[in-house]
Amino acid sequence: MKNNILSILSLLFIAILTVSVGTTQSFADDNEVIIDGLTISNPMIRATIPPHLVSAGYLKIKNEGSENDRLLSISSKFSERDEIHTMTMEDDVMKMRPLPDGIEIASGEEVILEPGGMHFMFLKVEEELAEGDIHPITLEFEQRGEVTVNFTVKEIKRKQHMKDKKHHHEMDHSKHH
Ligand SMILES: [Cu+2]
Repeated sequence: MKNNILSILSLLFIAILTVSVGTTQSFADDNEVIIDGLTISNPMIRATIPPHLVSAGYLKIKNEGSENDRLLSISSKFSERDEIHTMTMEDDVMKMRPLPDGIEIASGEEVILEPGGMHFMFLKVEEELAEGDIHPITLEFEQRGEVTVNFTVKEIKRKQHMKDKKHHHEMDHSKHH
């Protein structure tokens, strides 16, 4: 009889564990978000330097799920327009342009958004983004839907070659100031 109670208790325990593990979204460390095998880590945005009203965002996305996914768009509350950009070298000039189809994150792949590469672009930022602030940004994925991630504001240095070489925007961001 005692054994029966014990086994019932342990079954119950396993059931509780299964339920808690079975939830789709879990928060591991600080701002890391894991959703259905997709890990979003190190989300950060660049502190604004007044009077500049643009900022950029970076993160890592690792897809350990069985299906490919695609990051379609992003949405913040602190800026008027949010875009996903890529950066390429053309004739010794760094050019960035929006990625209208977003970024594919194939199963088994890791995508890194970092200074000098792909990044989020926040245009017409409406408030100062100060180091240490945390801002939620909603990412929209084709398969996983909307995922809100907390981004930490950091003083992020620009890549040296971006300072040296003319930093040309295919779209003129200055007119949004
Ligand atoms: Cu950009």
